[in-house]
Amino acid sequence: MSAVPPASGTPAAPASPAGLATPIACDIFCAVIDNFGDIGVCWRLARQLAGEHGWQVRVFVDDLHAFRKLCPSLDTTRARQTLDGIVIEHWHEPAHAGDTLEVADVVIEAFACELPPVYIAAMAERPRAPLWLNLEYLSAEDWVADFHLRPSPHPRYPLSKTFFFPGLGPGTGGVLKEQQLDAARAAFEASADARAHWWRTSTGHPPPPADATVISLFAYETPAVDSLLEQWRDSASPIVLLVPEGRISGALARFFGLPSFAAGSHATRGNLTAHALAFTDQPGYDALLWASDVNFVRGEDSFVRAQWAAKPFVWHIYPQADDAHLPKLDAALAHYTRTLPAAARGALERFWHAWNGNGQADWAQFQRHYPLLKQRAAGWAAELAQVGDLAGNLTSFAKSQLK
Ligand code: TRH
Repeated sequence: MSAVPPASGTPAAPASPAGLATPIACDIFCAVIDNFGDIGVCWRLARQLAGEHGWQVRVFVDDLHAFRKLCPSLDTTRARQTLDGIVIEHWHEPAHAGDTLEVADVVIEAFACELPPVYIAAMAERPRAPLWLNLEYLSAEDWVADFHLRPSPHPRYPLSKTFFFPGLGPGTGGVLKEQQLDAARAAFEASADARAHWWRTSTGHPPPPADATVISLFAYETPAVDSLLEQWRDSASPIVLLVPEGRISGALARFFGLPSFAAGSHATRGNLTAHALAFTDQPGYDALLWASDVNFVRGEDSFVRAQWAAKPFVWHIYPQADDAHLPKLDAALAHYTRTLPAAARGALERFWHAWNGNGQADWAQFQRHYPLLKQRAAGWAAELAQVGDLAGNLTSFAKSQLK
């Protein structure tokens, strides 16, 4: 019997455990530590599991205010609501597990947050134990492939938790990539009208002249920004800077001598023009990356999106105690620069290190190697796609376990 693929636009046929007619139910638990990456990753995963794989998804999240920044239609006053077919529960950890205790087929504990004890007890009592996954933070380090999909038995219950490691190399869980992402990017890049519309609605201005370099800047506070702003001001060709309102905005305000650099602000000094943008939903953030020539990104999810945008980018890694983040930065650089000639590779490494607190960011060097960096960005996106999309890798693993 041959399988007939669904017609384009038809929702995916619901996946079901053990071949039953009901879709796979999945609960994702997300405790927001700080910033937007925890919920950013969970929400993106939830939307893919529901929209592309037909799973029935609930997201338990403890901070609806952080969530609302990247999902403006969320109502922060509601204990339970449904968006894009996904049930969202305002999670009051550690005891709360929704008004009625229902254990899903697949339980995803994001970034080692602790599941409510009552929920774990119910998991153990379920006639068929759920698949329990601990979705880890992304790291490009080699050890990740060895630990991906390793089980860890529970000390008290007859349950086992499996570690699911995102990564940039073979043998890892990969990173999230929606099925329609490349097509959406290609359509944006091919349409002058779409880009002009984006510029008008996001900045209030028409697209910049062709000789301008457009840079998006999403970053934590860093002393490296002051000298970089001066270099951009003194650049031989125009620089247009797009800055989502956030932690770096204070540095922009200081540089331009303004009281703040809130969304809707514009300023010019020398050859540098900057626009402060409102924080958008996640698809809107992708468009910002596509509209730019160079993307400064941070944390985890925007770092991944910059790779799919296939433009040269600079990563501000989430800083950890004892500089534990630095080997992770170098591991990502090793993947990303692998095929670059030594001079371009050195320039990129020095720039990333400087942006992360070690050395002086040299824009002229970065710009000199731009054509090679751009070529490599496209090559790397193709290489990374070989690892497979994380949601697809996760659903394949789940299906193999729920048989
Ligand atoms: O906000 P972050 O710094 O999150 C970080 C990291 O995830 C880090 O690994 C984690 O340990 C820490 O939080 C607690 O950066 P990140 O991961 O890029 O998340 C930002 C999210 O916000 C991402 O999903 C993109 C989204 N976004 C929008 O939706 N709209 C916007 O306008 C912008 C600027 C971002």
